[in-house]
Parts: sequence; structure tokens; C-alpha cells
Amino acid sequence: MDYTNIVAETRGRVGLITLNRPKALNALNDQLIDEMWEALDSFEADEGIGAIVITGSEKAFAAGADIGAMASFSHMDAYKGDYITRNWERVKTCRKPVIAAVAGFALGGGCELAMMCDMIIAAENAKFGQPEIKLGILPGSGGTQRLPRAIGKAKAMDMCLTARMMDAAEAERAGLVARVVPTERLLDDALAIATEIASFSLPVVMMIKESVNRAFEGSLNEGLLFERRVFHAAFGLEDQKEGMAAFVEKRKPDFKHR
Ligand code: CO8
Repeated sequence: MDYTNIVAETRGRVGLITLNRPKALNALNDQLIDEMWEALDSFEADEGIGAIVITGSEKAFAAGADIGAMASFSHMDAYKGDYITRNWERVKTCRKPVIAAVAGFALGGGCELAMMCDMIIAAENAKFGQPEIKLGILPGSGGTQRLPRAIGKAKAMDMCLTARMMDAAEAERAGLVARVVPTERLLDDALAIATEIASFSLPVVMMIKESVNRAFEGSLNEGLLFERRVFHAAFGLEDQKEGMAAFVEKRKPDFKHR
């Protein structure tokens, strides 16, 4: 597919979206976001794809929303136009797992985009931040909500109120990122993780994603009940029979519904 602001390609069973506005450090504008959602739609519809990776460049995952494009907005422009935040939960509504592979700056909307993904794999040079306060605004796509859930109130307040950036090592200690890898290995490692996930039974992958996300969105009791119901439903899957038979027979499972 031909896009202007992103590159979308497949690597085996993984759909790879690379943000590609290098001159603006991948600042997110309407066009880039529309292209990203279009690529996500097509990967989601593609039965040959089991997992998706979103990445940027070595210098920047994304340095936030495009400041130049929104500098002169009035309240009405922002509200009525729903600039870049429209359809913003598209990553969240994706049923296939989405991994953010982050090198360099992930700031403002860039940090929020990464946090919307199911997990973040960070390069050693990654820097996360919510610097909106320096621009006289606040995070607008989940930063004030997902950051405290990911790293706790104290560090979230620190980042949002002082605009300080968090490096990859601190982000891993704080629980924001799943793994930190050498910068030059970021894409290979993220693709390897996505490939492994895409080798499992897709219905089971989706059940796990839905269940883990429940932990963020509801009470513990509701989440436990949801998990139990989905766990019971997994016994209706052909892949459950195959996975357990393969274990008993000491062989590799051959999942049918990937
Ligand atoms: N928007 C537009 N252009 C940008 C942005 C941005 N967010 N960030 C960098 N650029 C441009 C610069 O203007 C510069 O362009 P030019 O070469 O034409 O002057 C080019 O990218 C390179 O940037 P720098 O020269 O500044 O590079 P440095 O290495 O010196 O600094 C920084 C890198 C620290 C990342 C710096 O560019 C910076 O501070 N950028 C702004 C970061 C920021 O404030 N981000 C938050 C934006 S607001 C936001 O995200 C609100 C989110 C609301 C919802 C979003 C949904 C998507």
C-alpha cells in the first residue's frame, strides 16, 4: 500500500507500520493518523496477519502531535474538528495484538500512542515524556489516565507536571515498558516477539488481550469473572484440543486458527 506519512508492510505473519515523517520527528498530524488507522484496518482484516508492530525511526517514535498544525486553534476548532483525537481509540479497538517498538523520543501524543498499544518494547535510547504543560496544554489522548495506571500516581504526576523525560531503564523499572533491547536490535527483537505471538492460536491471543485489558478498565471481581468465563469458552476451541494433545504427545502444536 502507498502512503505518504507511514510505511506499511508485512513480515511473515506480522503487519509492520513505520511512522515516516522524519523531518518533523514523526509528529502526528491528521493525515499520518488516518493512514495509520487505514493500515491497521487492513492488517486486522487480513487473515494472514496475527500481530502488528508500530515503530518510528531511531531518533523518534513520535515527538507528539504536530504543534504547528494546532498552534492557532480556537476551542471550537479543537472541539468541532476533533483534531487528531478523532477515532483515537482505534489501537485499543484492534482485536489483534499491537506492539509499540520505541526508539528515541516518544513524547506527548507519541507516548500516548505507545501506551495505547498492548506492550512497549523500548530501545536503550528511548525517551518517554508528556511535555504538553510546556505548551500550555495537557495530554489529550490518554496520558493523564494510562500513565498513572502504568507507572503509578507519583511518577505520572512528576512527568505530566514537570515535563521531564523518562529514559528506557527507568521506564522498564517503572513498568511502562515490557523489555529494553539494544537500539540496533529494536526492530528485529520486536518482530521476533510479534512473530512468536502470531504463531499461537489467534482466538486465544484475542481472549488473553481482552482479559488483560479488563484489569485496566473494571473492578477486580468483574475482571476475574470475565477471565473465568473466557477461560471456560477456550475449551470450545479446536486449538485447545490441539495444544493439549501436543503437550501430552510431546510434539509441537499445529494451531489451525492463527
Ligand atoms: N510538532 C511539529 N514539529 C515537530 C515536533 C512536533 N511535536 N517535534 C519536533 N518537530 C520538528 C521541529 O520543529 C524541527 O523542525 P525544523 O527542522 O523544521 O525546525 C524538527 O522536528 C526537529 O526537531 P528539533 O530541531 O527540535 O530536534 P531536537 O533534537 O533539537 O529536539 C525534541 C527534539 C526534544 C523532541 C524537540 O523537537 C521537542 O521538544 N519537540 C516537541 C515535543 C512536544 O512538545 N510534544 C508534545 C506535542 S503536544 C501533544 O502531543 C498533545 C497530544 C494531544 C493528542 C495527540 C493525539 C495524537
